[in-house]
Amino acid sequence: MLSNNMITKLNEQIGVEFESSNLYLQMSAWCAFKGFEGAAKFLSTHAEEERMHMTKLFTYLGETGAMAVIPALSKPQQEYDSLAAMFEQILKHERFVTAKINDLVALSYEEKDYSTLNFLQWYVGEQHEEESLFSSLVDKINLIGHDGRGLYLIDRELGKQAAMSAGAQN
Ligand code: OFO
Repeated sequence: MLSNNMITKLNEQIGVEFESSNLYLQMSAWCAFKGFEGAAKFLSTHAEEERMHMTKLFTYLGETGAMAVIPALSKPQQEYDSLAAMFEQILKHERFVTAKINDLVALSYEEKDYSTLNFLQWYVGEQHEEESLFSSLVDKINLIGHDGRGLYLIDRELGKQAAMSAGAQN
């Protein structure tokens, strides 16, 4: 059985994951509008993954006899100065999400809630992967992606990555 405090914090995390999903979906619309079709596909696929992160929390709360409550969600940013600035923002956002997951892990230790501690291990691993992925994408964009040809190559690479993750999910 979860403490009321843990239920509140897990419900807040549902909001964080939902907002991540909406943020990346909105970013995919900006990319498509600007002609970055590969980045658009990559980000819409990633938005689906974030929705799955939300659903896992939603299901876990139900399994423990608590009720999942979807909080009010903020409106995602719609305009970006460049593809590079957008990916910098994603990396910053993922670091924020990691901090939220770390807070939940700390709370589960504090409360000796070993079921939630075990459940959260998946998110710890996922955040490590996501930070590493977005950090390497920011590096690549900074290396080759600021002019027309560089941006074309980055967009193509993102399209390939989206196709690979779609294949892995099927
Ligand atoms: Fe991007 O991992 Fe969930 O939020």
